[in-house]
Amino acid sequence: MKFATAGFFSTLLVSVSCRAIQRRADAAYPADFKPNFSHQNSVTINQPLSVVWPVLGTNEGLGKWILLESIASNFSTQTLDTVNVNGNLEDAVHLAPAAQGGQGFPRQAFTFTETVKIIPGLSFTDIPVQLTGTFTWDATRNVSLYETTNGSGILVKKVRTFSESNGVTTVSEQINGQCPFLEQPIVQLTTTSAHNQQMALYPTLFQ
Ligand SMILES: *[C@@H]1O[C@H](CO)[C@@H](O)[C@H](O)[C@H]1NC(C)=O
Ligand SMILES: *[C@@H]1O[C@H](CO)[C@@H](O)[C@H](O)[C@H]1NC(C)=O
Ligand SMILES: *[C@@H]1O[C@H](CO)[C@@H](O)[C@H](O)[C@H]1NC(C)=O
Ligand SMILES: CC(=O)N[C@H]1CO[C@H](CO)[C@@H](O)[C@@H]1O
Repeated sequence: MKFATAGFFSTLLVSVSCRAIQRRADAAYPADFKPNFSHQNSVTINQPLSVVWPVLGTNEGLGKWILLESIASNFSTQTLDTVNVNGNLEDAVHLAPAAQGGQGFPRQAFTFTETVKIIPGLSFTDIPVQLTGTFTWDATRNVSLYETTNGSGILVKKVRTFSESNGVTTVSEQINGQCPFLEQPIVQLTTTSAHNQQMALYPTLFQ
């Protein structure tokens, strides 16, 4: 998911003051998060949830599945903390402050680079986008939340859910993101192809 992440409203945010930031920590997503690109996909993995969950649900396999995306490189983990969420994990976490004393959901911060190909085959048109993100998970409900931003202009939120039937696990992902209006067509296109390409490779993590 390429451009995925969140930064877009940072300029706005910075001028909005601490109060808004506090409110956001509560409400999770800011009121001005208006996604303008999205994608949904799912994949089945021939393994029980107890095997799939640690790899795709927690931070254990984070770098591995992020780097399955052909446009991803230079992955690195950052701080591991926890976050309190008022309500369900997927309803929002973005920029919420770390909780004290390990309360709440575990949250792993990371960075990586996505190289957006504007004209396939012409590498000089490639745009490297540095992303920072967090991966947060709820082991009680088997839900994970992936959020990234380039620091300004692009914000990506991806919710991953799991279900098991007869020892086979279905992993579903819903991406909602916001980017500058003029970039929406290329971002939507890149998101769709990168997301499909990446998820098709999830089963290879279990072979
Ligand atoms: C979550 O997954 C575990 C197996 O990893 C399973 O035992 C449990 O029932 C699941 N919980 C929910 C709410 O689906
Ligand atoms: C790789 O990521 C680090 C941050 O972890 C960053 O400082 C560095 O510039 C990145 N290198 C490339 C080639 O993108
Ligand atoms: C993030 O992406 C937006 C949209 O492409 C761009 O305007 C902005 O300069 C980028 N920010 C950084 C820090 O690269
Ligand atoms: C594809 C998509 O989600 N487009 C949305 C972009 O944002 C505008 C305004 O927020 C929506 O009307 C579009 O549906």
